[in-house]
Amino acid sequence: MKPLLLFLFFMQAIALKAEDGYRLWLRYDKIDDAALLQQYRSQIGSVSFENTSPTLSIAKKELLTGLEGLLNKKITGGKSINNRIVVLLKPKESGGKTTADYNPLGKEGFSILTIDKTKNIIVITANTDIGCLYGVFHFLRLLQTHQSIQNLNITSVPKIQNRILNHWDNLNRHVERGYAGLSIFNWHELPGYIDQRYIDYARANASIGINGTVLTNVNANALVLTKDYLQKVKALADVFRPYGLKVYLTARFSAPIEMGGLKTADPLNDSVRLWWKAKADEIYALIPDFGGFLVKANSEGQPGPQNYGRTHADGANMLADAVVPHGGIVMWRAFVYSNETPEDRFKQAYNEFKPLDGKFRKNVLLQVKNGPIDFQPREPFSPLFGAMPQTPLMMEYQITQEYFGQGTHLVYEAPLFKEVLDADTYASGKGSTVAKVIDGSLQNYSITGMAGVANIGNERNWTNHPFGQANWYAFGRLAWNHDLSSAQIADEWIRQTFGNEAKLVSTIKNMMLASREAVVNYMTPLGLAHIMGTGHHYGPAPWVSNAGRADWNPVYYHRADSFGIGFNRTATGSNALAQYAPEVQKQWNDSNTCDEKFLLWFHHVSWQHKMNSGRNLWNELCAKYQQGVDTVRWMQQQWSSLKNFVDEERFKQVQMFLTVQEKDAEWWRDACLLYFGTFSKMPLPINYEKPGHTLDYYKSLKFPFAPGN
Ligand code: GCV
Repeated sequence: MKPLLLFLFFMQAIALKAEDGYRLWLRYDKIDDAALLQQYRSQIGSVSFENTSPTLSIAKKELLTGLEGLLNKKITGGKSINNRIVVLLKPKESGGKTTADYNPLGKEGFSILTIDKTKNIIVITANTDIGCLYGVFHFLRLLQTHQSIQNLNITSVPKIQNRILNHWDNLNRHVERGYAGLSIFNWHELPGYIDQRYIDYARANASIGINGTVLTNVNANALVLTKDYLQKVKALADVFRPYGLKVYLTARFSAPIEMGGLKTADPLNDSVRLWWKAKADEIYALIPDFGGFLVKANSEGQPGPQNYGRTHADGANMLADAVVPHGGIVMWRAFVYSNETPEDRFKQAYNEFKPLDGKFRKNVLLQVKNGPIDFQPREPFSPLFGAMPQTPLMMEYQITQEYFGQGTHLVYEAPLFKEVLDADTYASGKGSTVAKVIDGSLQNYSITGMAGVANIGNERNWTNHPFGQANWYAFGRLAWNHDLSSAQIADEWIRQTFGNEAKLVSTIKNMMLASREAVVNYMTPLGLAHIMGTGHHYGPAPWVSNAGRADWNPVYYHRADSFGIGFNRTATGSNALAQYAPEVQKQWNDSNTCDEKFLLWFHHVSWQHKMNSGRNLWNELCAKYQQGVDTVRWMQQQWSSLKNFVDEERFKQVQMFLTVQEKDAEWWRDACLLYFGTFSKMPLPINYEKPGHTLDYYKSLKFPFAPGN
């Protein structure tokens, strides 16, 4: 074969190499840019580790595997003079071997420094072995994303201390709101059988700086606190430990009754307090670095301190007292709303928790969902952010796509995460962003945290939709450094997950960056919210008015009538706006100046209301729904143009999912507009695509076996 033909044949073979997605962003395939490969090869000859520990062995294996894969050459473990990467902990002797400043690195930060340009010696260093492992992953990321490794002078320290995945995984392996198969935690086979997936899971988390995992659902089962299950938890903790991943459990508030045989779970009762203390001691005897508890209490039927006339602070403090001798924390969720309270659901968490500011123990964090309702495609930031200066608030995001097309829609969530982080609470004047609240810098919190409800299951590719991986990745990267932009994170992820060709990177990046707005448009444009199907939350059902409680009904949220649509949360309505700082209220309290993204969150607006585009509200709503569908079609075209750039397996998978997404987007548009049209009494604009079915047809659709329910 002629060299050119041979080359083409070879390239084709690379392009078609099967990729099942299991390797995530840690693929370490040979660098396909010949010049760059040559350059890296000449710069890297050997690797030396100056210290040993289980974590450093992992780091060494990772560095060698990564480099050998990327450079396609044997890397020696020796101490050659030149072209060396040295991984070392802060040298104990004074006047150590690097110029690194170790003080700012703390427990997890690292530096990567070129310490000798002529000899090409790079040092990856940290105060701790986990810091070194994070540094190794960062260094490999530089290579995987084709960045220069000359004159390195990198220092990286996490902005948030507790970067935690929340698994809503049940002990029977069903995952609440999970769309990627069963739980990865096989409780039945634990502790005897250690699935390789546990190790790979820990490794993937470490690669993006995630340092904690809550193994069990917030709708908790007390069984996990029994002796037998704690042995299983210990087995996982032992696997995760060298990767810097702490385990946490959800605590069912009524466990002292269910497991302990007590008559009450009253947090002020001495026997109850002793029971939790003994339970914590038992856990820590098995798992000395156990992280602590996450609690959903008095929310959606879960038991809690209010069952005994006590406050959330009483409940949280009891658990905090039990874990504090061991260095544990309690993450107490602020996701509460009560059907019995005749109050806008939007306001309830704030009303409940704001008066408790300053009443929690020092090792309690209040875990607050990003928005006031429930992980909608777009919500204004929760008014609690900035409002509790004396209580550390941690962010809760939902990585799993409960309200975002679930397992089949391509949605890159970083723009949502960033929108909330960048929002200004004005708690201490302009620039008091949510990011500064949760990283502790605004209100001097001593503990900080960010949680993400995991989208991981036992599907071979972890997340079902190949692009779901990007949301896991983005969560970890943002929890480490919330200054990164959505585009930067997408760029990194694409290069590591798919490849570095310019067209591939720019095309996928554009798709990802457009995807979240597309979903907002075809599901809940202009500030609509919670109009998904009852229970399973898949697909549109804005007509539902018969759910068990008022605030579970879509009609509660959109309030469409013959005048208009939207929830009046100004002073003439529920006045939820009053929970925000005056500057924020000013942004949103006039329907003529309110950002249209949030319009229907705060205003009941006439169908004739004139929008910025010049259209009336009805026509704008139609245009937004159509825009959502159009963007999905555009994404389909973009993806098709990548046929020769993506392995066949993932190419086809994403292509099929995009077809599902297009159909779903049309379904959302048609069902919502037919329904809202019964109120506006206005026709669809001329030349508008006609709905595929009647409203009755859409209303008749049933999804009894929708996953995750
Ligand atoms: C774990 C929403 C979800 C529930 C979830 C709840 C929560 O209501 O639909 O499945 O329960 O949020 O965050 O506790």
